[in-house]
Amino acid sequence: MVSRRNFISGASAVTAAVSAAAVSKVALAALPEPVLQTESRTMPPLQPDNGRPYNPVVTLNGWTLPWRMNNGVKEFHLVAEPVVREMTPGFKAHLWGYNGQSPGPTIEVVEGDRVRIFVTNKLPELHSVHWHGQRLPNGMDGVTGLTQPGIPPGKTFVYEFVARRPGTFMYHPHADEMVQMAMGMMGFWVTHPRNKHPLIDAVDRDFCFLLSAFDIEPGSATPKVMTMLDFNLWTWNSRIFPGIDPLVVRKNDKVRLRIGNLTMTNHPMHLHGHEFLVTGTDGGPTPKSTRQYEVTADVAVGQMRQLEFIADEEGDWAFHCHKSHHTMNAMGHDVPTMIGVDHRQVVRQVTQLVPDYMVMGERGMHDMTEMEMPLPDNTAAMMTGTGPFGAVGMGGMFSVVKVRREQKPGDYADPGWFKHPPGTVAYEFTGKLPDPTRFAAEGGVSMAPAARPARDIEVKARKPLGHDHH
Ligand SMILES: [Cu+2]
Repeated sequence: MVSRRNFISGASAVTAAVSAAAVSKVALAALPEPVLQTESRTMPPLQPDNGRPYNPVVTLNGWTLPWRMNNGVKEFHLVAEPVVREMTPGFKAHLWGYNGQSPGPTIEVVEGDRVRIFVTNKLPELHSVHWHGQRLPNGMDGVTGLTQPGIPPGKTFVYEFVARRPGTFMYHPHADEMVQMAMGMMGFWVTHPRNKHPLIDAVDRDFCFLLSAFDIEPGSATPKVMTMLDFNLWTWNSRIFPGIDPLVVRKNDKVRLRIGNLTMTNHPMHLHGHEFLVTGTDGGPTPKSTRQYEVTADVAVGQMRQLEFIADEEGDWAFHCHKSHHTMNAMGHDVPTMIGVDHRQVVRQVTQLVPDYMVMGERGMHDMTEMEMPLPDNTAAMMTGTGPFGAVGMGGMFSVVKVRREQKPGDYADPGWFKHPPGTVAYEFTGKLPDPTRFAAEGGVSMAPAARPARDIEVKARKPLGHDHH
């Protein structure tokens, strides 16, 4: 297993060998101090204290990178390096990221800003940063081998361009991408409009996060980097539920959600209780004529989507990827479907041989949320999180949009669980249950060819809980 210490000592050994004479004193003096952040909480929006004004975004379980103004140019310093990311309490992953975290900090600029980004490579291999979705000079596009040489370990490269288009963008490596993105290297980029824009509305809350996936075996901490499709941790900003903070809003706020997908599959993002419009992509704001109300928006690989809605229904509203295995955390892959199977006899026999033997899922899998199965150290529970009514039974790409009347403007503090008005919660029916009435045609005349007896064609559904490669 590769530890953080190994990574860092490896990287700095290379650094020492190549960097001593490589960066001139003048250049060093010109380099902005890198700002690091290792907190996994959602940081409050970074209000700009210089440059053109804008309404900052909130990066879910993340932060915005401060800049310095240098003769009218916004200067940022990104440091590509090994990081430790707490994915959820009790589970830390050894990833690669920027400035202390995976994903890296969000970069926020204003349309028309001239931007200079220093990228220092503290990884043990070549690196480069691609500014996904930006109009820029070709040589600033960050594709190793094509538009620039890779940044060697220990070296710092400078990217400079004007943020020409307002919108929702991201940055990620274009060097050994499969490995570097599998290790968590990515970050968000928002270019705010310079003036009032006909297609970009002002909003009260503006959240952003990236979808990323990892393959980390239960009990270990470092992602497998050769995985192509078989990922087992589905994250927002390298966090998994219940480690993902709620999105807290005030009732009647206009809310924007900006989402980018750097996993290797699509994610249908589903919001409960409200309808939203897709107001933008990484191609820019969408024309108004193309907008339609949705409750699920698919975010395909390498895409970004901007969703907007009025949060006018109070409550704790689930917001999640609609692929059901993406709201689960790592588990063994070869668990067969056991629904309807009575194990009692088998278990009695097996436990005489294997005392710790545990049967999973004969009444569905919800029991897994409460069972006290011994997990290896540093492993997230498969489905977890507890709400006011018990186990939520979710992991992975799941969080809660908390809409509250009392929430103050600009306050992102978690208000706790929603207090439902009396008589507004689903309740148990305690009257007499009538016998079911069969639909009259069942088993009778149908348009299908004469059916053989049902028992001959009955099949058992066996849903693969892991993944297959078809
Ligand atoms: Cu998904």
